[in-house]
Amino acid sequence: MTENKFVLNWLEEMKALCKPDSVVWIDGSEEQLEALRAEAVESGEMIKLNQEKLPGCYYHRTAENDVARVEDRTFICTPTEEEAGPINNWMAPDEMYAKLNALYDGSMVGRTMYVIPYSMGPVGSPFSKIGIELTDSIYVVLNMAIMTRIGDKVLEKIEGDEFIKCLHAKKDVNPDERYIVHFPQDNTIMSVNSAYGGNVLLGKKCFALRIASYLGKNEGWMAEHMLILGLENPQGEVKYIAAAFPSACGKTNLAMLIPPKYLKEKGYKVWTVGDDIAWLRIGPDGRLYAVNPEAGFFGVAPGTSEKTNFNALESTKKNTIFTNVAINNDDMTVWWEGLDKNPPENCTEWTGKQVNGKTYEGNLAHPNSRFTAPAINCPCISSEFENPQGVPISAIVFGGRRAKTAPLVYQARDWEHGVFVGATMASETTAAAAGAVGVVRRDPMAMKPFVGYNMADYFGHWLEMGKKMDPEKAPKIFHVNWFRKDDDGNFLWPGFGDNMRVLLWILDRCAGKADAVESPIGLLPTANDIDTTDLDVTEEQLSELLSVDKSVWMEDVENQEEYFAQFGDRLPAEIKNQLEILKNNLK
Ligand code: OXD
Ligand code: MN
Repeated sequence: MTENKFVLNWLEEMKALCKPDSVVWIDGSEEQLEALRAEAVESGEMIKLNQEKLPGCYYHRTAENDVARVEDRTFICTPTEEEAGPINNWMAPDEMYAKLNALYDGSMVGRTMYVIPYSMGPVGSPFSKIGIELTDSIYVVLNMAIMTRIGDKVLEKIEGDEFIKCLHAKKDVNPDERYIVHFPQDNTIMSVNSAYGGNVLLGKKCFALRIASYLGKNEGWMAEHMLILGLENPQGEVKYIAAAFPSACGKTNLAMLIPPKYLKEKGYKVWTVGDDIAWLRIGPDGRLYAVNPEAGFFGVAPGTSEKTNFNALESTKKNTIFTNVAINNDDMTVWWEGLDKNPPENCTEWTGKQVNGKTYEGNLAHPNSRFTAPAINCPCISSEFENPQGVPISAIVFGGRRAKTAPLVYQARDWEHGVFVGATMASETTAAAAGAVGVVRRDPMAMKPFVGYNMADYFGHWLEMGKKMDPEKAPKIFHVNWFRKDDDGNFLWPGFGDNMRVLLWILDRCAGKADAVESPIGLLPTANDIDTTDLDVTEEQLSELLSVDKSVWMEDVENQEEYFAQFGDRLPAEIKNQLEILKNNLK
């Protein structure tokens, strides 16, 4: 335990509020975790899976009303509404504390409160930050043990009141009284009435993005919704890329990419540093460095297969917790849509119903069912994964799902333009009919649901970070779109491993080794600049992939302008200026 009076006083306060029957400190030992697994199996909170086929793997089912992050119940409670900005839900801190205190009062009567000290980032790294999560859920403890570094080794590192206070009470998962609340000025996160990962593993979106983005702004660093990968060339040199895509645009797939055969044979490799979150700081040499603050992957299961993401699938073969997937009752293994074409006949679908999976109409696994897998399980985990100094970033890549607008890849002219490219990021809904353009949701830097303060100030912070870096050493900024379609609604680009071809042009640009041509939106490769060896993409298709349709862009610019208008005077002048440049270029 600890003598730290800030920790102990807060714990006493929270105990007095929640009134648990007992308090258990999580020390991080395997022995304690194993005892908790057994207890959770005993109580029915978790199901033990086939220990020969899936050693150390368990199953958990959430309530049917509690299966995803709830953006409409997520609040940023800054002293003024202006500080939270127009994108976030806001309530005055006093009002919210009063509401929450009533909900937490006696919430753990008859239950155990677990105290989880955890580090986001390698323990002791200059990038890392510490949190303590109090929870009444063993499922949360066991997930946090995979997703973060936990226990006594973390507790020892807390200095004074330098930790994020996180309180989670499961209660009866009533969706009408569900709240995921952040008090950035108080280093406090409170979550109640949920047991779903993104709402209750408070180190992830709540701390590592919302609170950390606020800390980053004040302390001069960045917390971003980005994967980090290392690309090794045949000479053994590794260059690192950080990339931000909205949910369901293939971040985990890109992070664990397997190069096309001919590039693999030449000796190219991809190493995964992170698949969801990056913390970035300017190093003593003026370059931007990144760490992945997490220790595991909380990945969407459906669609993950040997073909689409071999490395992610491998990562789930041991010591993994599966949530809301389907169970094959015959051998107690797991199944989800897209895993293979062989759904189990004797199946427990995600809500617990016994069904014939072969004839069942509907989802056997929930579309947002998840695996929580240790990062060290990943066959391509980077040797730099634990490097406390992080990895130097050569390129930042933004991306979205755009049927018509964005070309396969383009480069921003400079940092300021790159910030604008990130700020205008958007993604289309996927349900659009063939050929039709989907509904555009603007998602700046893929951070729409995750910025813990006013989005306009967040753009300002990006611009400030650029000013602190030598332009020669700052990462170059790019935008990619793997989802461009032809007029018949067919994808023009194969995606998956072949995305490596685009990454190679990006890294060649960073090294000054590749050409680019000016366009109204930025710097484009020519069709000759993308290596299409062994690829079934015609030169015509590639030209279409790289084309910029001015009229489609003019429409997008209107949409951008409307979006930016909500920030009023707070929108940085540089963003307005870039919008004017783009408009002029399109004329
Ligand atoms: C997300 C996630 O929703 O990573 O972005 O879970
Ligand atoms: Mn994410």
